[in-house]
Amino acid sequence: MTSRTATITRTTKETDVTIALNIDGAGSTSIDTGIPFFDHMLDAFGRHGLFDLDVKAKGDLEVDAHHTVEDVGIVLGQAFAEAMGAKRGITRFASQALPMDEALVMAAIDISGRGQMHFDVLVPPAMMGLFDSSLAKEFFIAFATNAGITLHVVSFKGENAHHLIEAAFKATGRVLRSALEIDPRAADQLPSTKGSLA
Ligand SMILES: [Mn+2]
Repeated sequence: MTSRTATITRTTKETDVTIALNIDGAGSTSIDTGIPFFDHMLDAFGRHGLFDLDVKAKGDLEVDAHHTVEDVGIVLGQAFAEAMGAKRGITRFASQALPMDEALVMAAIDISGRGQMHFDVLVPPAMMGLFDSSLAKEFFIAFATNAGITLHVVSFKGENAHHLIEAAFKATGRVLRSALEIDPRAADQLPSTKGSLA
């Protein structure tokens, strides 16, 4: 198998983001976005996805965290799209219900080639340091759209914003890992009846 890696840099007037990704990694992460709670979430995502993930972002945090969170989502999505490559032999579908204390969040994924995010996590308004809880949805929309995946993240229950958001990131890491796993029974096939996942 060719290596499933990508390094992407994106610079705008609002942010400067560089992400290096290895899908077939060991969960080794190095994250610095200037937003400690967001670093914590990306670290959890990488570790539970077993991705090697290096994220460096410098954004206009003097405005607020919005541009930085959204732009990291864009670049992380682009990195996955590039690193997935031809998608031959992948498992394609996965789902995971993930508890974190009182919170229970489900993620379901299709490596479809069509970028769609359905984020139905009922997160109460809260600030986790610089991170406004409403930014979680913005991140996931940017990520799924740019990765070209269909991703549903739904909360069954939960009250604490930190728990709900962390469960969403962990569940997403796990489903991405499972859906991108090479299925030995699939040989080198594309798991699609129409012969395309683009
Ligand atoms: Mn935590």
